[in-house]
Amino acid sequence: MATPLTIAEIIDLERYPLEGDTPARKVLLASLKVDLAARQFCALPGFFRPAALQHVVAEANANRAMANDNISRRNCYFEQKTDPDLPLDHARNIMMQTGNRMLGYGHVPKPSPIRSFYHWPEIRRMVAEIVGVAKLYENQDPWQPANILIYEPGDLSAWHFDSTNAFTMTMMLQAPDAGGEFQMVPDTRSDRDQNYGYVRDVLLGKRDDAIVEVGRTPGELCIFRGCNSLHRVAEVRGDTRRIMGVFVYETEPGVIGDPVVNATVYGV
Ligand SMILES: O=C(O)CCC(=O)C(=O)O
Ligand SMILES: [Fe+2]
Repeated sequence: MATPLTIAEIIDLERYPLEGDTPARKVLLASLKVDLAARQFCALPGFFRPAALQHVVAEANANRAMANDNISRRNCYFEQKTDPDLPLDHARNIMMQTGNRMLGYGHVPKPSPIRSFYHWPEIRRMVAEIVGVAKLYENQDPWQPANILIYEPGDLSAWHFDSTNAFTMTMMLQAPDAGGEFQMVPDTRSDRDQNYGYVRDVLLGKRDDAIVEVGRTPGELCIFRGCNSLHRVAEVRGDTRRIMGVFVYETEPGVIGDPVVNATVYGV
């Protein structure tokens, strides 16, 4: 087996000085925290080094056959049924085609830069500070901690709100030739107000002026609050797969997923 890449070979620690409590780290995290609060996302371009990206992309391509094809027609709340009591153009009745391919943590090779990155304690410490929680824990599920999302030509992720997590962390591993933009409409709704009228207008393409584009270069780490901000991945075009890492941390220890949900999401 080849020697695993070290953390310093995976992450650009010169650009992102995450170890210890240096003034440079404090300045970096403070600015990311401000970005997240102001825009609902923050981005760390060039976080993964090219050698690590190459490894991970090769792993993803080699394991493509094990990925679960997630293809459905749904609304932005992940519901697949319309509601006849609501108007036809109500946000809950706007159904969209969506589809990509999902590799779960159990399909990530050992070793892999994906595993080394996910388990490095400094990442959890960094993310906890940026999102403003005291401590974050690894997810203990066999499938959920780190996922690889593969978008082939024609694939997309339609507008949606993330349902459960207070924040989502992604890493662009390979960008497509064209399309595949990650787009977000910050603060589309709030905890108190579903804001259905505005959500409908975004879904119908009437509020493209409010769209912000996020995290598009290979190696770019992105932390975003997707619960109240509609986001989507535009259709991928060209021959190059869009390959994305999605990482899940928890605010309490010992979290594992529901096997029934895992069966649907990962096909396991
Ligand atoms: O593929 C992406 O860039 C983001 C996918 C997404 O919306 C999510 O992980 O919540
Ligand atoms: Fe999402």
